[in-house]
Amino acid sequence: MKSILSTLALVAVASAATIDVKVGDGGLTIEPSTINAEQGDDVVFHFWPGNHDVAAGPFDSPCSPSNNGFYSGLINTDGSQPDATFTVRINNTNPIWLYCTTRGHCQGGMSAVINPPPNGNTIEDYKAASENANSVRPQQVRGGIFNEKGNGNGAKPSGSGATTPSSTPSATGAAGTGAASALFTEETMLFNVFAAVVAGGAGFLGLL
Ligand SMILES: *[C@@H]1O[C@H](CO)[C@@H](O)[C@H](O)[C@H]1NC(C)=O
Ligand SMILES: [Cu+2]
Repeated sequence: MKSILSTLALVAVASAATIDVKVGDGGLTIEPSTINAEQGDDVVFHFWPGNHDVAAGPFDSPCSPSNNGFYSGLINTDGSQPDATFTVRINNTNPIWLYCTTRGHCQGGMSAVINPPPNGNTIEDYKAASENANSVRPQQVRGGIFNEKGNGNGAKPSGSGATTPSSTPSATGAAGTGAASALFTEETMLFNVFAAVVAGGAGFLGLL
């Protein structure tokens, strides 16, 4: 029984969140511009029309990418990919500064930070330093997963930068439909383990 409880505890810790971020909704904005994410969370970027993308880069070189930072590529530039998303897994809680690479956009304030340091550098500092910076665009998409159909529900997040809990697969462990289901494979598997453990535990107790 003790091992069953430990397994349940592990399953609880392993459940990660998805955090929706809106890119270019009504202007040169990335909302929310300060994002807090835990290790294992997925940050899901949604793109409004207008030549937008997101790239990660160092605080000290605003509007320029880091060598191995993620880059989404331009998405939904003409409105033909309204549901498309780019999902980046958070591997640690170090600060990640990010911006839109289209000329003039970062300079106009189109940037954000994931896990800003508790003291010191802020997104306001980054935006201020961006005003006179040159924009640099990475050569290739990297560091995330593009999904033409988004997270499967076909809807953009509503409200301002809502943080939503990740989708909850049913206890039967039914896989989601559509291409996006691959994103949740790990989570679905964990819930299958959860269901199996619960069922196993119930059976075990029933025998006593
Ligand atoms: C986390 O690691 C994955 C796999 O290497 C990578 O694709 C992703 O870009 C990383 N996340 C960040 C924020 O760099
Ligand atoms: Cu942009």
